[in-house]
Amino acid sequence: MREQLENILSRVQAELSAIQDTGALEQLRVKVMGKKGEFTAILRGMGQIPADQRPAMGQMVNEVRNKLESAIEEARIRLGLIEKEARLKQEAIDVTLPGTSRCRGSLHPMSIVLDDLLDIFTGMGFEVVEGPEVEYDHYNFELLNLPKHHPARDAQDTFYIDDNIVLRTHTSPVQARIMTTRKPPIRIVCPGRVYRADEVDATHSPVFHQIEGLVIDEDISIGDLKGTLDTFAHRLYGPGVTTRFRPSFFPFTEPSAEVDLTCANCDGAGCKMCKGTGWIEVLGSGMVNPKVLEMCGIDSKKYTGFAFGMGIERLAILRYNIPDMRYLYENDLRFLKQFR
Ligand code: 2U9
Repeated sequence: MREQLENILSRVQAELSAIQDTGALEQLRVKVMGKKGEFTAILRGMGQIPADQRPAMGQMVNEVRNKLESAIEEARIRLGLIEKEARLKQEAIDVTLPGTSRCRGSLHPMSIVLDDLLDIFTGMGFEVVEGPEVEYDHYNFELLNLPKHHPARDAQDTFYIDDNIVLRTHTSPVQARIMTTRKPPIRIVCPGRVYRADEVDATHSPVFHQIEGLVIDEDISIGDLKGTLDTFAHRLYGPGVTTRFRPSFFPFTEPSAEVDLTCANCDGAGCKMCKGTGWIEVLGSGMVNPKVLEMCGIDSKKYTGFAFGMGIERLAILRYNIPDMRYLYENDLRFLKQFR
């Protein structure tokens, strides 16, 4: 037994000096010291040793166990250090290598203009409301005083889903929905995508964007409309810009007016952009037709209101001097990168 123990110790010491990694070390430890290990087997044999030899043998077994354990532990520390060093070397980051540059996006010019518009109108106390793009004829036309077969419907060539459902031709149905569900005071702006069966050209698209506003309360006058749109013009283009109201017609407003702003390009002197007039047509507006108020369930003797609408593409084109509306939809990065 003494020989067996010496044998194991010298063999393990030899094997340890040749071992290269902690995995193999663990295998060796189990082979020797594990439940079915060689050293453990010798321990089990202790029972057969005559009683008088047992104390001496016990001492030797303990000594060998200690030597085995500390030799294995030493090897574990040595190999652990070597492996850690290798890992650190492998994981080292060369901070001098060039980084991967990220492609930074930017807001689309339409988003920039819309954000500005919403800032201006929420700053004046308007609430932003959105509604469905697939809309009932009832909200898109009927409630806005455009009954079936009314000639003014022809001005809005419409995509019909069926007899009663259309792709909305303006965001006015959102206002109509609010009027039928809320009591005045109402002060809302409704931005969104609208659809008209138009041919594509430099200034037309079958899909475009509008923002419309509606104010309804007691004693709302055309003075409030003018004050609101003047403030809007100043905030959008600066205090030097003024508004000009020209009489017009919309079935949903009475009286109605087209609103021009002084041409920001030439300060009103007349240039190519404003076709020499000094004015740029930007908005439509008017006092809400009492008939529309009544159809939406609002007492037209007690309440009055004004409304206005504008195309957002047109504002973007004017602000950035964009020669063709189609640039706004083509997603050409050479165009979009100019709005960083
Ligand atoms: C309700 C009552 C009245 C919204 C209005 C306009 C005038 C207008 C055009 C501008 C250019 C549409 O994008 S565009 O083609 N809009 O001229 N819109 S008043 O009037 C309303 C809306 C809702 C209930």
